[in-house]
Amino acid sequence: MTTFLNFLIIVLTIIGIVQIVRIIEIAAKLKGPQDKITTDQDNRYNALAMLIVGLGFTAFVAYSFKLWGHLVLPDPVSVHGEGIKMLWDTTMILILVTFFITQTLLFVFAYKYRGREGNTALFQTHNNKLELLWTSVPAFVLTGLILFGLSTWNKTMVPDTTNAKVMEVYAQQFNWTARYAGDDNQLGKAHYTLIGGINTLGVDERDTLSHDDVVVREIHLVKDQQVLMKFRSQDVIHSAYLPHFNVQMNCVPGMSTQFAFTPTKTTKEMREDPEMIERMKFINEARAKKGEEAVEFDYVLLCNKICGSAHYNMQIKVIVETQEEFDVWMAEQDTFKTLVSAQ
Ligand SMILES: [Cu+2]
Repeated sequence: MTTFLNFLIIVLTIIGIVQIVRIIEIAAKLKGPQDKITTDQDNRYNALAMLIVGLGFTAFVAYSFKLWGHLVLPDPVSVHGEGIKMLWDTTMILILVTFFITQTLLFVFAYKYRGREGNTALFQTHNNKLELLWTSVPAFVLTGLILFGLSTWNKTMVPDTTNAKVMEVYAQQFNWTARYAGDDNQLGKAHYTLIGGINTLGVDERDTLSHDDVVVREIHLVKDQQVLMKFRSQDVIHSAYLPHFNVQMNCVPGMSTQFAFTPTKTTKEMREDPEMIERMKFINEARAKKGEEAVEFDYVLLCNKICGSAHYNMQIKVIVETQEEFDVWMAEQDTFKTLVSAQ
């Protein structure tokens, strides 16, 4: 009902504005032809209005960083993420410095050189020095940025994975399942036609490599240990997104995709981080207002591709811990072979 009333108010306001404009037009016609020459005073009012709106907008952009800056993702906690952050920071600093200088000049100049009685514009057909300057400076800066971007991309997407621990993340509407490669660090073959009973990932039990695989509903990663995540999807395209590590990879039915990265902070260290404590305080205050209980920080893997009705809730908890803690947890899990034979 409220939505309908809001809609009605908007429609009536628009009709009202259109009618007022029409009355003004008709009134102008009745008055007959007017003297349409713009005076210096008109120009001053318009230039001043443009200066106020333009500089006001520029100032608001600066203020919005203070207002909403704390809502952006925290610094990445992965080795490649630090490279991405450096690229992001460099790009943003360049963009913002250029933005604030050019916007301020634009509106100040528009005011300063407003139309005045008797003033004429400078007629300049060509200036080699200027042309050279405003072509070469952006070209130089952009080439630098592109080379920096390409090198960051290569380091991120084609890393050395010789010592990486292999695991699989399997997507389906609307949950995630993880599979560890076990002691041999090799995942057994899998195919969707083999899905059935407890074998929700379609792992091929005839492949001996699959015997020590471990299928779990929680992702555990070891700090400073590179992990090679292989992704599959059962139904539609999903996208595995690990925001804190700057990781995202599509999970596509019928093919396997992968991403290798190294986490650099455990969940415990993250919970003790002063900046994270501050962020969680903000989140928990918002939750308290809605009558929801407080939560602790946890890493998470989310689906970042709108994949259906419960997409919003498609997530799996990620825990980063020490090698010893990981070993204790892994020892408690059943291997695929144990699970299948117990069936
Ligand atoms: Cu999804």
